[in-house]
Amino acid sequence: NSAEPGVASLLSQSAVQTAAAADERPRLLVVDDQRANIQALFQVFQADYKVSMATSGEQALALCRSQPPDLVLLDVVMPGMDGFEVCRQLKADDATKDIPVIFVTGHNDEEAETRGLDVGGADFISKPINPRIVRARVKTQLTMKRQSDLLRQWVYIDGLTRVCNRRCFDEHLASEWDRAARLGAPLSVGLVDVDLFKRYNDHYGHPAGDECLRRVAAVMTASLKRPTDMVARYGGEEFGLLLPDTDAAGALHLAGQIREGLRLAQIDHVESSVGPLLTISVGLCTWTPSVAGSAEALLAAADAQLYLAKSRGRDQACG
Ligand code: GH3
Ligand code: MG
Ligand code: MG
Ligand code: MG
Repeated sequence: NSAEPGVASLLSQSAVQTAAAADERPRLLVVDDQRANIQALFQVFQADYKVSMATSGEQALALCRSQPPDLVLLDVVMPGMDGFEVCRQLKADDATKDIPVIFVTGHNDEEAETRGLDVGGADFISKPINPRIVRARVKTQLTMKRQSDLLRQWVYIDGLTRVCNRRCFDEHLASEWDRAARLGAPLSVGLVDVDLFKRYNDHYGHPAGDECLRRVAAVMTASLKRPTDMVARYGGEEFGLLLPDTDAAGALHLAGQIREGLRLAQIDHVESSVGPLLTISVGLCTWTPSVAGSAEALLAAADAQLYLAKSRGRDQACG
């Protein structure tokens, strides 16, 4: 599947990769008040999974929040908080709601099974467990989880350049705006537009144009310094930069680095009126968020600076 490396590189680029641990086996949390039951499941899974255990609902919730597992095998009847309540609370919390829960219980009646699915359980297995069946069901749930995680990632990735897309940029901009407002920190945004790109397509052809956009995206990505900096394809031949905790001088510096990186990449553009190489124009704006402003207005101000850069002859950053 050619989709996966792209997702992987985006994950590491934006530093959200959490699977960096040396032990890459899927992590299971087994929850049961009876040690013998835990032991039975441990035997089934210890070879292929990293198994941790909890002997109460309260302990299970705490573990799911501190070290989220890939899947929970959850007993129903326990003293204190029962399995249904544990599952309900897991599903009510954004941080844990996507962890699949499989109930493992001796109460294999219709009522219990329906209730388990109602509170968000993914599957229901009865005790005494059959090792082959429980293994197969866990595997199925983990495959489905992996697929939905991948799909979720792809919703935020631009298919051509593999950088973040506009949806991703807009959502991050909104949250960074709120964060910067809370902290009284400066927030910079940039809009980067390829100069005379219509002529590039007309001369080199649309597939070459696509490849060119990939190279521009790669140069921009390579120029970012901080894990919180972000580049996104905002649309067409236009890219967005989101630079938290960055003042105007820092943003201008980064724009210079990107333009220098592009110059070193030496992408021919013989039809450009600026010179023989591909160039970009950059509009920058830095604000310290306040109630008077908005993320949209900040972006509009950067767009006005981009327009200025174009009108002053392109191949420059204004801000
Ligand atoms: P300016 O310097 O004023 O920005 O001129 P420009 O030619 O870059 O601007 P214009 O908006 O007229 O043209 C943008 C071009 O970008 C036109 C469009 O076909 C091309 N483009 C947009 N998206 C893609 C894409 O995904 N692939 C390719 N190859 N071209 C694209
Ligand atoms: Mg029990
Ligand atoms: Mg444009
Ligand atoms: Mg352009």
